[in-house]
Amino acid sequence: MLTDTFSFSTTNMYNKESALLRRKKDVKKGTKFTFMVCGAMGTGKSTFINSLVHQHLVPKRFEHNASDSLPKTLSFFNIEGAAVDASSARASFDPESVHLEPGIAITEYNIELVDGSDSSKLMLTILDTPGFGDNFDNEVCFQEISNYVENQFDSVLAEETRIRRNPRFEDTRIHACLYFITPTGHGLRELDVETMKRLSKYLNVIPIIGRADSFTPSELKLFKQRIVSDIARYNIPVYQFTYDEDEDDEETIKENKFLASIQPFAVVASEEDVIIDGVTTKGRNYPWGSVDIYNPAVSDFALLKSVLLGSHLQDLKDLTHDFLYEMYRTERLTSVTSENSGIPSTRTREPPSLSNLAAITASQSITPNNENDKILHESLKSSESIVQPVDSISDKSASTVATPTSKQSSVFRKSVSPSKYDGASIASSPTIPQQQRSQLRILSETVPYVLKHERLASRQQKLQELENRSAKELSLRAAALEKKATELKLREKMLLKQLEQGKQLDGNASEVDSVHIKKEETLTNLHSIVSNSTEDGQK
Ligand SMILES: Nc1nc2c(ncn2[C@@H]2O[C@H](COP(=O)(O)OP(=O)(O)O)[C@@H](O)[C@H]2O)c(=O)[nH]1
Ligand SMILES: [Mg+2]
Repeated sequence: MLTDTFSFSTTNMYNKESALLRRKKDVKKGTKFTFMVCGAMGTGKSTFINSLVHQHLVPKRFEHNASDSLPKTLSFFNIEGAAVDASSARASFDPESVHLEPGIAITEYNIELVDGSDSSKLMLTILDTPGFGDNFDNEVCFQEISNYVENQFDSVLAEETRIRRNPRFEDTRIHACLYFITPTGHGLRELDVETMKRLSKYLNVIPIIGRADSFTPSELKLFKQRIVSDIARYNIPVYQFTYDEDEDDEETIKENKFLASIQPFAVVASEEDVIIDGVTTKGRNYPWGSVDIYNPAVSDFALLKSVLLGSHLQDLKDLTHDFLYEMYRTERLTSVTSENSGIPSTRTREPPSLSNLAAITASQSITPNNENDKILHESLKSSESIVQPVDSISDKSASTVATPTSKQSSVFRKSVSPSKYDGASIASSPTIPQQQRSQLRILSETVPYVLKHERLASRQQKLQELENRSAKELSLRAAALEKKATELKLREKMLLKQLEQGKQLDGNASEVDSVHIKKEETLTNLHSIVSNSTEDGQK
């Protein structure tokens, strides 16, 4: 693990104690935070990460020594079925595979940052998405990312449902997704809209304009306006800097008002040292001058860094757990309970899935009777309130309600109420009948298994769909090529015929020439006849 020092004092416009205090600190263990970068190639993601952590963490495309520093690949998908993932394929240039679709990979970088002011640690996990947006059909990218995020949610759900918790369980949920909009200057592209919309279901999506120095101030203003209006028009639920006039303190309201007004963040990033006014900083040198990435007049880099790693870190984590994960969990468990209103009493032959979970548990129960089914149904229902965050899953207390600084958290307050129970106390409570406890045990043992099975089944189905689609595309391409080949053959035939005719014509032409000569001769003769006859007449 790498260690770096980050100090809010040098880079932070909001170097306020209150902002720092909001981040729950555990000096010994450190705060864990995970974010993902997403966006088309060349939008400045890698440079941004490297600038953020003051290290050359993410290699550049085809970087010479990149293979030494290859990141950990968490998952990858390649429609061509190539054995290499998008990240290693990008490490070196291979002319053999350059025509292949890159697919997508999710790669992980871990870094430990130490806050200069109080030596508190931040264990940062950064996920990169090489290959995103580079495919002919980017559906694979959405699928792979959503699948990965769902997997992390599922493992937390499975862990929460267990009666015996794994003390070494690691929460790998992603707390924020920085989406780098392609800096076209013309608003959002279809890919941007689609991605942000789909990922917002699981992630706190923060739109970012990378390479902001490629715009003039007026162009940047217009671009930001267009993005804001596109976000509203397409109803994209990105992360919002909202506030509650009644509940929030004056400083928070002011801070969030300001952050909301400058959305989306427009950043300039660089790993290079530049000297500006005698001070060494990170920046970009141009023939006409230098840009300091920390200069708030040209770049929101410092602001974004302080929001992400300081002032809003806890809010992003809270929203992930209290709202995004909660919505997912509710959806998952509701699908189980709603489909189980009529629980079959006989053993099911279907493979285990969340939808037939109740049937499986019922069939495994010791005395399968109606009363028992009722209890199971009740226990399934109550499992929604039983599953509670484990201490290791969320480093905030279970009773903490999301901070009211975001729109999403206000939605959460209306729809989700924290449960009064925790799993362990329910399981051992003497007031719960033995029968129901055994049902709960079955449930607790079955849920992780069915979740895993469902995940695999859905992945398999998605792969099958993609395979079918690519097979169809391939057969279409083959048909088109065959058609073209026939056309070319016909053309070849025609050309050969024309050539033949041409030759014949050449032969004819020489004949025509000879006729022509004859004709000329005739004409000459005629002429001579005419002139002779005139001469005769004159005579
Ligand atoms: N002008 C400008 N160029 C940048 C900026 N950030 C990155 N770049 C350049 O853009 C290119 C692609 O950057 P990279 O970080 O590899 O993009 P990625 O493909 O999204 O990871 C590189 O040549 C970078 O030096 C920026 O803020 N301004
Ligand atoms: Mg990159």
